[in-house]
Amino acid sequence: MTQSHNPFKTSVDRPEAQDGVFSHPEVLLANRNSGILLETLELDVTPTGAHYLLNHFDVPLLDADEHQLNFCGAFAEPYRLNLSEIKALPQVTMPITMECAGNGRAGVSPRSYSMPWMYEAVGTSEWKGTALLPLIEKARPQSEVVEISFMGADYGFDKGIGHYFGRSLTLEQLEKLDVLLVYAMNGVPLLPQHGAPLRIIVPGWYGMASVKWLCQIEALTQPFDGFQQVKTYLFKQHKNDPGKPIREIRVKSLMVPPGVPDWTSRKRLVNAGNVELIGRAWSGAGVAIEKVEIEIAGEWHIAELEKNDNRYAWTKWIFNWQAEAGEYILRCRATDANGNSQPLDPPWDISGFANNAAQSVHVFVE
Ligand SMILES: Nc1nc2c(c(=O)[nH]1)N[C@H]1C(S)=C(S)[C@@H](COP(=O)(O)O)O[C@H]1N2
Ligand SMILES: [Mo]
Repeated sequence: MTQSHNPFKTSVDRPEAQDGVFSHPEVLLANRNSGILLETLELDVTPTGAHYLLNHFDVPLLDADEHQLNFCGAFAEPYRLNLSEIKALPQVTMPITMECAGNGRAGVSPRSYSMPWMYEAVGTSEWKGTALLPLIEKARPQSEVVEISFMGADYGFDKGIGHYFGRSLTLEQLEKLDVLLVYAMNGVPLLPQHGAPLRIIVPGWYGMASVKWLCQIEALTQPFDGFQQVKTYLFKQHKNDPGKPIREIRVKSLMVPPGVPDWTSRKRLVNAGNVELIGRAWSGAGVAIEKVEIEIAGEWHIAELEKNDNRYAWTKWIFNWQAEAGEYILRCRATDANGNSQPLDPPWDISGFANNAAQSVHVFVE
């Protein structure tokens, strides 16, 4: 940990120029979507404008006054609801942590074009709406129904296939999951980019299940074969692998990078002495966080966990570090109540999905 020079006062890490241009599709995606600012991990609820964003196609600009939710297909009593009818239903407000299944894919190689997330595709909001299951029961699914599909209003193409963004859940899944039909986020109506005027939130599952701009809920007598259900969001080890569907969020933790950053490398400069390291840890399916460990100079230390009464929201952790001068790679690693721990190396599949490897933060203490 001895220091010879202070890398923050030199430019050795940053060559004057790099050959080659940024990849066009990746730059387009990265500029349309956005990640959380890691410093906001200090807050229980992510500021609305800092919540991550993942939109496949264009944002449909829907008129809330005209909007209708259509319960159709193999229901004995199909019906429609408008927004004021939905707002008159029993209200539920819940902090829920949502994470994109692609979060952490940036290091996967070889890669296909997709959103190059490092750590940022996660956030917690106070979602307000009503429980979805009673509304499906009210429409009375017929006995042959196996799945319910949820269709958004956004249409586009992927791999040559035109489709509306849609996902499905089985009746059994719907009975277990506390799915919410949501119209407000952090006390204000949903913003256009987050699904206005109506979306679902599937707590404890990766974000792709939480369909935005929801228009239609259909009862199906055959499994849903929409693109976003069967052509993607599958863990595949090789191209011809049929794959396993991605569902519950894997245990994960992140820290607020301490000190101040270097603009491009995001390495940190910290003053020696007591440094309060803080962060968040979460797992899927409402499973609690049991332990968070912080690695400093090759040794793991147990962090303190803040009490958390919200089963679908992340847990705060704190560790006081007596930092001595030197260069460090800090890491944090969470373990959940089922005994699942974060791996130290990425559990890569070919798309870099659900990478929950421990975060590394490069810190220089002076
Ligand atoms: N209709 C629709 N719903 C969608 C998506 C989309 O592109 N279209 N993206 C999904 C994905 S992959 C994620 S991670 C979350 C992101 O929600 P947010 O942008 O509100 O954070 O929305 C999901 N719901
Ligand atoms: Mo996502």
